[in-house]
Amino acid sequence: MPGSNGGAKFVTDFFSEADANVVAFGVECPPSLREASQLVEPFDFTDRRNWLENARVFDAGEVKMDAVEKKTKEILAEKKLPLILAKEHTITLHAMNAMPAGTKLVVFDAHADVKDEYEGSRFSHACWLRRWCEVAGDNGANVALVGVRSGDEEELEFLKSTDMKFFTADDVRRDADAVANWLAEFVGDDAFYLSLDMDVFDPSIAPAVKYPEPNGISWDAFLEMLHALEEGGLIGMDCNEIRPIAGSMVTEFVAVKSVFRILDVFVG
Ligand SMILES: [Mn+2]
Repeated sequence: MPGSNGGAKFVTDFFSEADANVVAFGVECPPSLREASQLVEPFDFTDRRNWLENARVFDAGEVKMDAVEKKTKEILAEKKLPLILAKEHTITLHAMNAMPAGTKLVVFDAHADVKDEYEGSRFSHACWLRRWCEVAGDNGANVALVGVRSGDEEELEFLKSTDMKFFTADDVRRDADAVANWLAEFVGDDAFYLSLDMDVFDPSIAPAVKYPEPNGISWDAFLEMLHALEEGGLIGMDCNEIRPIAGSMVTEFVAVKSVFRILDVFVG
């Protein structure tokens, strides 16, 4: 059984690090996500194409949170795509620290993640995007947040005080084309980083997350958003916040299929 020893790699072990054009690494990545990556068919029946046709993935294993920036920089220096599989969304702050200045950031997330402090930390999963706005020093102008539907009044006021563009899941549901057009314009053909918090999806298709929020985006809407970004140059990505549910790999399969599709659109 794939992964029954807990040692499954993400996708394959066909490629060496030197041969790969995508280098995956985990930061407390649930073993079930790597297991699912061995079970999902990369051939898509709708597109009639192998979504991994151009991606040569190497899984470098697990990395500690405080080594994410260094590891990401090393992968970028090799002109490869870093693919980070993480438990906590905080890793995006570390990954963005490794990106060239001015890199655009597209975040799919149910949560605003712009609290000034959460559970006694200013660097928690609920604060990372606010910290990034401070670090980037651009008042959020290079950030787009898609699918948000949870946060407090103070977070909403903060978002409104920035130049960050945010779209609720309801905005996507009402007029996905308008959101897609805006995203296409925002990214253009620039370099960008994509962060996928699995709770952006409706919990009916991705229940295994720490903070499930009702009325999330659909699979079709997600595909439309990716399509809108296709002229952009993806230079880094992550997939995060899965909390496995015993006996169900639904969320892991959706996560893997999302990653495959992203690699299909942006690699090669
Ligand atoms: Mn979230």
